[in-house]
Amino acid sequence: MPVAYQNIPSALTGGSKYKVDQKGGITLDDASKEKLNKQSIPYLPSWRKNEKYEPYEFIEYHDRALKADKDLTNLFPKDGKYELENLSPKFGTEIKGIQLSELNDAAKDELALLASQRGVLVFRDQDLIEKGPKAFTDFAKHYGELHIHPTSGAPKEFPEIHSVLTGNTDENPFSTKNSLISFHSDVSYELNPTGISLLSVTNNPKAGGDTVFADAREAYNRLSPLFREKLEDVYALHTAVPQANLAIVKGGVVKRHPVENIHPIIRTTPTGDKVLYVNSAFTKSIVGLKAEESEFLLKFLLDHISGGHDFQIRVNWKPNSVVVWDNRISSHSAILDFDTNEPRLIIRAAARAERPVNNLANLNKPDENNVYEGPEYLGNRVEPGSAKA
Ligand SMILES: O=C(O)CCC(=O)C(=O)O
Ligand SMILES: [Fe+2]
Repeated sequence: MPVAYQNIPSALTGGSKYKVDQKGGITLDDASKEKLNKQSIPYLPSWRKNEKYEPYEFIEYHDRALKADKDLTNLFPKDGKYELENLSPKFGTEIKGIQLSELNDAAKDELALLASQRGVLVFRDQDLIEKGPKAFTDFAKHYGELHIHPTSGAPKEFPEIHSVLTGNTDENPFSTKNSLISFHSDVSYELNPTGISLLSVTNNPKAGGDTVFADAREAYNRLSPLFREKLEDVYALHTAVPQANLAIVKGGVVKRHPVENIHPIIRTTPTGDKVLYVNSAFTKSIVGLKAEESEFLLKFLLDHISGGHDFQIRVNWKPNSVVVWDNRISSHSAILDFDTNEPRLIIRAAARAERPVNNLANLNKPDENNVYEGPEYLGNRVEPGSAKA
């Protein structure tokens, strides 16, 4: 089979090389594969050029946390031995002594409740990665329909795993930017963005490569009562367009047409938490404000989240660690401080959650997904005089 090599540049996949087969399948080449540990091989990102999904339809979401037993005795049976260490007083807990792959449904519900309370749960010494992509996605499916990412690569047969390989490059990642920190809540542009999510780094560089998480509930609480009140029922527009454009520019694949949806800036979760729901990756503007006003206010809110070291934690990746976190009540960013000659592979599976609401009276009220048809999306642009114009 003839093989064409394609170097998909660093922002998407690092310096690793890919091969394209006759059917349009894009997979990692053998030399790049050899730089990764064995555990990563079943999780490698791949693409199919013709892989297309329709825009998502609205779904109702029934949070498993609401079904959980509040005393958590299924998750922590009385006869077990556990070590729980809070990474900060209100946010983030490291847990040893639990094997996620062995939890029953009642324990998984309690895990959702604990994630809604602590935001980020770091489980060490898990066998879930070794058990393979099916075990990883089956576990995450307990929390809802898994989101299929519109642009990222995925292991073959497991489109619900978002798999991102970075590093393996001589390129200086900071040649055009001072910092690559980009706090975000995953795919917040979707009508039903993700809630409970699983993350693991299967191939971590020797040093660095942590993930930083910010507590969006505490970010909200730190605002003055007057400011909080002014933001109630104010909406922001979240966009998938720049991410889709990046995929096009870098020679990647756009599997689902980009969307733009509005969400309340103060979001209330089904468990009753109020969170500051804006992020620098996908929040484009504030509805009803003029451009300068919107930029000014968004800059304040985003700086507040990214600069809030006193409501952030960092997860230091070790082999076989799995993070279970709630994307609704936190923001996170990769930390690109590692030696980018080394490859880093992250995998994620995440359940679609409720359409964000300010007021729980509106929870699960049907709504329309807003597909972006304007000229900012490169995929919408047509040459004047062409058949589509
Ligand atoms: O690479 C990381 O540490 C974070 C990855 C991430 O943001 C994601 O996959 O959602
Ligand atoms: Fe993310």
